[in-house]
Amino acid sequence: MNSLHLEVSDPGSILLLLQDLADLPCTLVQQKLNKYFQNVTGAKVAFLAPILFETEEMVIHVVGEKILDRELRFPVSWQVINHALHRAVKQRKSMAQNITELDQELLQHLRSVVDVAPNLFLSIPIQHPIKDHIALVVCLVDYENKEDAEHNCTKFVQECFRYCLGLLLSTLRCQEEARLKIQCQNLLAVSRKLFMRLGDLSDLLREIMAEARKLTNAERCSLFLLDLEQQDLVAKVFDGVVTGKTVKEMRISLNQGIAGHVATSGKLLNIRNAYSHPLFYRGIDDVTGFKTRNILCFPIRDEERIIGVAQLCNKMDGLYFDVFDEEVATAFSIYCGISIMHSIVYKKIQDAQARNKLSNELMMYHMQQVEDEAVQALLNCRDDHNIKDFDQFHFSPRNIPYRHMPCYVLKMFRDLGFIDHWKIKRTTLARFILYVKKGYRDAPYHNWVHAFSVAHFAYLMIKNLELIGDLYMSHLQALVFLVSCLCHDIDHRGTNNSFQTKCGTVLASLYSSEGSVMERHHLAQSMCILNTEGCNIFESLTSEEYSEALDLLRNNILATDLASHFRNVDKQQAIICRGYAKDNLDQRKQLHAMFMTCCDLSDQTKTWKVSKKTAEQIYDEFFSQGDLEKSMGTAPIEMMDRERASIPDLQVQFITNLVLPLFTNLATLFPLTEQLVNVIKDNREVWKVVKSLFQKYSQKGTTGMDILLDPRLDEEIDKTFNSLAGNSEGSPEQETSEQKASCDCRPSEMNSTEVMPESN
Ligand code: 7OP
Ligand code: ZN
Repeated sequence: MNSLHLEVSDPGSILLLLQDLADLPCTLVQQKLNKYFQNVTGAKVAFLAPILFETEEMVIHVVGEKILDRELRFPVSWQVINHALHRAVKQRKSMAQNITELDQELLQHLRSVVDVAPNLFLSIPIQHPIKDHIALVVCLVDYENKEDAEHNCTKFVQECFRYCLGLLLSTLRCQEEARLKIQCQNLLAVSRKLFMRLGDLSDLLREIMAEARKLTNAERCSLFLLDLEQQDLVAKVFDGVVTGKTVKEMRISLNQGIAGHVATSGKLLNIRNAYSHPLFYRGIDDVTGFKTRNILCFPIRDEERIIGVAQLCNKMDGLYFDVFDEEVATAFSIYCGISIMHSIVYKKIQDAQARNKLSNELMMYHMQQVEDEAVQALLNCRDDHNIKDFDQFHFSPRNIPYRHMPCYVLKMFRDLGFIDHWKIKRTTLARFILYVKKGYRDAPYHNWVHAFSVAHFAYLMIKNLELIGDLYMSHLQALVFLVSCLCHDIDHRGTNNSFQTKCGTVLASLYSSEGSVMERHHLAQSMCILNTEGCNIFESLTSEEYSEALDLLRNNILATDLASHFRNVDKQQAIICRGYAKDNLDQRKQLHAMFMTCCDLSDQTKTWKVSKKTAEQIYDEFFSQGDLEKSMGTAPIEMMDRERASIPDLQVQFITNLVLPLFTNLATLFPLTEQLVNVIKDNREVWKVVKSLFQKYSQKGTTGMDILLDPRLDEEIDKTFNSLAGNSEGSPEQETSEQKASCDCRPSEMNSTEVMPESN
């Protein structure tokens, strides 16, 4: 068929063409159209340069009948094409130009596709039906003069597009969507790869550049990270090789070269001809012998700022990096920035952890220096340590002379058979005890004496309630129970958990995300001591026993957070009331948690004198925290505010809501401890009397603490109870067993928010 002889408006040939185009992919549609145009215009080569509205690019997929291996993309603003387009839009007219005026690079590319040597090239505008955009058909033709070419060819082409434009646009759109889909998939695959390498930054950077090179088909790649302090760029990957380890570090100034320009401007630079670019520095090529043709250089940024620059050199399957490459680079740089930042943060965290561990070791090492004679002194103490009633519930461990407390800890271990059963070296145990003692600060309440008294209560329970056995505790659980009590408040600073969080202390930043900030710290400190040379009292345990011991230690110490007690108290109560199943691991854990709370609050089970003394210490500590909070400009809670707290009221509440229910439960399980419930009730009665005495002593300028410490108060209390009951120990009337613990006898006012205003 020689179409040249057809009439322009011959519908037959156009209909034939249309029929031929049905359901073909975009490239084949263009191929047929080009062939048709070549036929009807007699052009050597015809090709379409559709305009993509979204990206303002032109893209060439097919030249004549040849489908390009890789599409050719360039901006609409591009030199010669733009010139023709401009005229076409303005005048809606074709334009023929001398072939020599065609962009040299495009011409070079066309020559590699088809062997042509026509004298003119003709740009024919195709009007989009709605948008004011134009597609271009370019024909390379041999004509004597331009007007003839314009006149003869334009009609054929424009006539044809009346029918084919719709179809062409649809297939183009389809093609573009498919391309975007592949691009997204590629980027997703890359980001997955990158995020798997966050652990090692240099590994990550190498991978990043390898991927960038692959995506754009570049010959070489380099990556620079911004050093803000030095105001320069540090090469992390240079020509695909990771620098810094074997290769010397390379730095370029921020106000120098292409990379520097991109880093400061934040804009991507696509340089087609490196040697003619004013910013290009030839020096490196001259040394290495590498010839840089073109460069795609783009910034890499995190959420806020530019953190580096990536540079790709020499497009391998094309003349230069095109708009498509720019697009990939832009999307890629975002993934890049995020993964680099994450990797750096990850590294920082690891470094901080390592530093933390190191400083702990260092601290422990320096503590050791003073201890060796002390260990011997403890082991060689001449005292017989046989204080009366040491193993009775009514015994007050706080009355043991301070200097003998470590000796009595040794005694508890020995007495419970732990030293023999677990083959604990006496020097190891002595050193361990002294380290633990040293780990406590001298807070008014949370100090070594508190630890000692809590451990003593564990000793009382293990011994008098015969906990070791099938029912409640294994030998290991008993050992760890005692150790946990000893360690449970190590390095307490006299401030509570909510203080840590509110003030953003170091401990809060370490642990606040998991809750129980202080308790986690006590545990960490305990672990530190166990890991210290010559301190590991668990060293003879099998590895299974050892890891069980650490697990138990963790559960026990974390259970001493009262917030945890309030979360679990209902469960614990239910276990006791409905019957305890000894083989249920969870129930046993709950029971152990409850035992820990009992030990921690055991001061309340001692005589009035003792329990009042500890209350003094507790409020001393609470009020100090309150003062501290005031000085920092925040209002303390009432309980910690020496101006507002009503100590007797708080004590009555604390006993009623927390201590009594707890020990009532214990007494249900172990009737032997009913005596403790009675002591607690007695103490509560005294606090009620103290409340009325407080009102009497209350004047302007006196605080609750002043009254509590006033010796006249003690005298009045003595007087009141001696006349009331005539009781020799100064304790009030005995409430005989009328209130045994049972599920429905639990005080209804038991309410964690009331007792612990700041717990959550
Ligand atoms: N007796 C006590 C504590 C008052 C043995 C602690 C609290 C919660 C609610 C009062 C309150 C205090 C707290 C122990 C003993 C020790 C209890 C944690 C406290 N008499 N307090 N108290 N506690 O946070 F109403 F401070 F470690
Ligand atoms: Zn404690």
